[in-house]
Amino acid sequence: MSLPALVAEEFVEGNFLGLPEDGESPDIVVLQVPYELTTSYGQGTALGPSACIEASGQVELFDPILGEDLPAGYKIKTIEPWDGEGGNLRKQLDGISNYLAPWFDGDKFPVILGGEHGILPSIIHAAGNHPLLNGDFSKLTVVQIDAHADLRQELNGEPFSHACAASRAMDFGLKHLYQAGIRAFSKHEYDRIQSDNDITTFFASEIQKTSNSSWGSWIETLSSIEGPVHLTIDIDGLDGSLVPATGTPVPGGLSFWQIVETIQEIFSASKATVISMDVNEIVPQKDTPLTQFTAAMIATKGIIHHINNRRNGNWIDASENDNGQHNYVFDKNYFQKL
Ligand SMILES: [Mn+2]
Repeated sequence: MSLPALVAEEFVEGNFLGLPEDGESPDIVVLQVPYELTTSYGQGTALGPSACIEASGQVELFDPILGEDLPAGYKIKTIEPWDGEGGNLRKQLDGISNYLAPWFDGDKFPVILGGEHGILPSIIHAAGNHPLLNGDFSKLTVVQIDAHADLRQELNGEPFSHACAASRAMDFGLKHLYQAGIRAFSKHEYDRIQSDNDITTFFASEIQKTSNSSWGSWIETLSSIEGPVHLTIDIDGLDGSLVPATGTPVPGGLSFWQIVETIQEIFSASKATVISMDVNEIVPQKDTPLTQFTAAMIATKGIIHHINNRRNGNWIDASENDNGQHNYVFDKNYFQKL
């Protein structure tokens, strides 16, 4: 273990938070998926992850929750970005899964920076590799922050559009999907939310209203979640004023502190284990780094709470606990065969 006071002084360009790393058995891995194929009318999500990493250099390393500077005795490693290879969309989705899957080994915490939200099915497929799932997706809960429900069956004929990210995630047979901040959706999506017992949605209109807000109910719901959880944060779930450069900014979204509180609640849910998180739809803002800096701060909050959980024993090192039960055979060509 290196001395925190020593490492904090050395800034390494290209690493998340500028932290140096020794490369050996990291606790947290920051992965970059510069993927952009189906974004509606924004451009630049492919440049989002690197912009977020650059902006993270301005994030404070100190947070009172840990009481000392990051990495607070833990190892955070920034991984080379996904190479973007693949002749078509489905090969790319497989490529992303293959890039991510080795890090879902049970003792590392993957923090994935995107890239458009269309990467979510690839993340879920990769999460199947986690020993707590061992290929059983019915154990996995997904918590989604988003402006859009992402529950379309297809957009412009493409079922893997970013507008279908949650639908394609549900196709894996998830335990449950919890959504918050939703304020842009079609009638089809609204009807599905009303009728599908596996989906619970907290609309922004209900969360954000000034009287009888459902915010407390959202927080209560998070604290009751059990089992492995993937947290997916589409930054357009935040109010558009905080993330104006994202592909499809929408007014009326969550405040920064509501995202922080959401992260805090899901990580401290006593029966849940957050196995991974992603922050997606990051687009570099040119005049001010606000959008990418907001994304970097959110990813950092997740890392802080993950470290806090390791310290408090609220983290299962599944790589040691599975006793050889990890027999799931990860399919490297999954999406190509669909
Ligand atoms: Mn989304």
